[in-house]
Amino acid sequence: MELTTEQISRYDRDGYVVFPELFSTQEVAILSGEVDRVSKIDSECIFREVENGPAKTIFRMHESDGATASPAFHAACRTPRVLGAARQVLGDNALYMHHSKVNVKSAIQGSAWPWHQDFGAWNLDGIAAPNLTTMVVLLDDATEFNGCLYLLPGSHREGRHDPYFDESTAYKLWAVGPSRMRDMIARYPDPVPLTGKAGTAAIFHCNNLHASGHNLSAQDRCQVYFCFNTVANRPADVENPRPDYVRSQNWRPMQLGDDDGVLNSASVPA
Ligand SMILES: O=C(O)CCC(=O)C(=O)O
Repeated sequence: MELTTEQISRYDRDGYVVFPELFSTQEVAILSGEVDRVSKIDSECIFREVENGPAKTIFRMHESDGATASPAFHAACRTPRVLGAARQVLGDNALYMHHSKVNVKSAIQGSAWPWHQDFGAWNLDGIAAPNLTTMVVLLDDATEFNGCLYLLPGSHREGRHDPYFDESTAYKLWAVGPSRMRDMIARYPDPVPLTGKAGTAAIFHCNNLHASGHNLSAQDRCQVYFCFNTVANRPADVENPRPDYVRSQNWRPMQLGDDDGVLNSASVPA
């Protein structure tokens, strides 16, 4: 997939571009099956809100080794639709995955992610420049009711805001404080809900402000995030680095795969 000039200028202006139904129903079924399989594994790469409860976040399904490795996810993030688009918006062909994660926001119980910028945390990982981008792919239909992601258009243009460590939700993270957020929301167009059919995707800048609410619905809401960095921008050493599953040290440039990779992965034993 080649982004059009119009899509590239939208990415520069709004900080994101949406691709309705980028992945087919069949591909989504394969990826969702893999999430089901891997979520039952006991691994440090899987975060659960409640001990022995359902998985909330599964890291590192995109690699070919490790407990959570999945051939379908390995293929999905290397498709021209995903890796090609990331290369294009970052203007660099040598990319690696800083991390990938699958967020399963479970029915009724799945909790919110407060407003944040991904680069808030990634800069603390030792990454100097905001040359990262994320492709999020919906594996379930996303609605406002089931806790879809919201993006604040244009917010990436003000750069990184100093984050604070928010411990108010089960999944603790570096977030942007309430008074800064009130100011940002007042000065920018309304936040845009990333709703759509399963298979829909969006690519967004690492300084774009985003958040999501509680899943009030009776169905799980699952989304995958592929977070790309340029090899040239790989992290410097930091004290107490986060684990490899969230701050990858696999800095080898990723090779472009086949657009049929997910469909073909179904015949590869996991
Ligand atoms: O999946 C969501 O609703 C939000 C996730 C998110 O923003 C993150 O993991 O950084």
